Amino acid sequence: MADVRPNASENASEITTGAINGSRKVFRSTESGLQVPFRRIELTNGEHLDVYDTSGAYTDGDATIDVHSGLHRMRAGWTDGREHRTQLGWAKSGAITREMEYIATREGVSPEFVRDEVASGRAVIPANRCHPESEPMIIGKNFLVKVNANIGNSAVTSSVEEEVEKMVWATRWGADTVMDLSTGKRIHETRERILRNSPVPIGTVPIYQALEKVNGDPAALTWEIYRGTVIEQCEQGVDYMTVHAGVLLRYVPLTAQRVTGIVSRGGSIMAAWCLAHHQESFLYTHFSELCEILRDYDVTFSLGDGLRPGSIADANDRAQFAELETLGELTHIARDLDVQVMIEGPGHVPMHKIAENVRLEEELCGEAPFYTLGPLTTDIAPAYDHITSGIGAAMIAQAGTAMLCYVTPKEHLGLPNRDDVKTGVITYKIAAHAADLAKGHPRAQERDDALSKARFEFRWTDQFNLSLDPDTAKAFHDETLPAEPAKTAHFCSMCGPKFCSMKITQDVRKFAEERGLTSVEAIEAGMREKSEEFSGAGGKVYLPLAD
Ligand code: IRN
Ligand code: FE2
Repeated sequence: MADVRPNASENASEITTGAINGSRKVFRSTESGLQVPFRRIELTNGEHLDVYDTSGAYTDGDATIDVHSGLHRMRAGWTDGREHRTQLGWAKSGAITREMEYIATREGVSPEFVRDEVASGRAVIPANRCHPESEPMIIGKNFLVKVNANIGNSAVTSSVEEEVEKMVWATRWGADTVMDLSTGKRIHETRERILRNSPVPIGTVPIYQALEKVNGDPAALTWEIYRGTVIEQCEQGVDYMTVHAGVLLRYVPLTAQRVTGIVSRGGSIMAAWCLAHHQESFLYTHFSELCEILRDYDVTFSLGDGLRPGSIADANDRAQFAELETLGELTHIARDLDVQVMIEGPGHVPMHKIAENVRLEEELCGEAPFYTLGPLTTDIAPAYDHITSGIGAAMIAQAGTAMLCYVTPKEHLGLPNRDDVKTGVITYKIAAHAADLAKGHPRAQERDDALSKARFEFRWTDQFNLSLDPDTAKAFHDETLPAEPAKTAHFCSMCGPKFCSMKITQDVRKFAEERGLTSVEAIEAGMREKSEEFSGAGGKVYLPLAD
């Protein structure tokens, strides 16, 4: 079943299924028999390349998809007969969980390495025991750089079905986690449908739903309402939660002189609450209690950057770094209680101020995985902020950020649609992969080498299929050379047949081989031949016009 779709009479929406062009799903077995998915890219020369795969059953031709019953509950039973502990708790005790074993195969490292990174707090495995549909993954600087895609409706637009499709679509193109930031109607139902159908960890910002419960008035929020919302979301299976617990009452005045004040939604809600009551944030004062709730489900903290800079002018200011200090303090409290933690980061930061963010985060937060929003490296390109931020994302990932929160072309302008989601994911996959290469990840270059070789050998189909977006690569090529023979032609329409550098290089090599020369000698010999030919023909640069 290559193209499974939900029953049209029951559900008018369409979920994208079927393999990515040129690929098929394969599974590798772990020592104890867990089946870890990879995407196998089949090449025309008989070789193949297996790549990390986030897309779940949707790209598996053999799977049946029914969005009403949800995905297969793969992890159900993995913890049977064991006491409830978090991945951090198990790692600290020296145990290797099935999740760690699965991840080791997925990342191509040893299970012991996974365990040790988790035990140290340098990596997290967001895997709520109530989300058994998810395929275990890890976030940490010593693993592949991950990408998060934000989806979610707002009061003004989008339906439950559209959001489920956005999740499926984002993971198809490589999103490692998805955050449901819904704020409109049907929040609970939207999240339920996303969770039951998601092969990747799902994150949320519970304060958004808590605010809906008090009709949008931040001052009306209470710890009890918040606590109830968190438990509701833990029960549903949310894997990680953004908690803006570092926005302290005394930090709010630090934002007064900023160009863009507080740009974080959660941050501004908490700042409003603190000012209205002139009290310390309930997220801060109840933090240990919150840790105990999250620990029961093994939900991971994503400590929010409620005071992140929202403009180049505000980058690395006192408000931002004061909050980071508090996040560091909270990280250690959570870790002592066996709760996993990652730290959210900026925002808008010019290139020369990026490295400092990673250095400080690592120092203050005990190397907890850094999870950053871009950062945007300039403010002057609305409609292109996937690019302004993709630049910052690549740089901050190279410096050690573990997960990148994508930014779509609609940033600052509107709610992203399906196309924006894809553009955002692909842009961030580029940033993440570029960082993996620069960090010397042992297997990152394999894919580049395979694609480069395909390009050099004019295996056009392989070049498309090895790329992050085979459909667009092929479409662009076929715009000018749609005919089938062009897929093996030794040129494309950019330079045409006579000026293709790769073709010329190959000719040089062939010439050398035939004469038993090295490339350098071949070029010299070729030059000599050409020059003799040139002189022999009269040595004229301009030939007289034939009449
Ligand atoms: C990531 C890093 N810094 C912020 N983020 C994401 O921004 C976070 O994970 C969540 O998806 C969103 C929260 O936005 P506010 O409430 O901070 O604006
Ligand atoms: Fe912004």
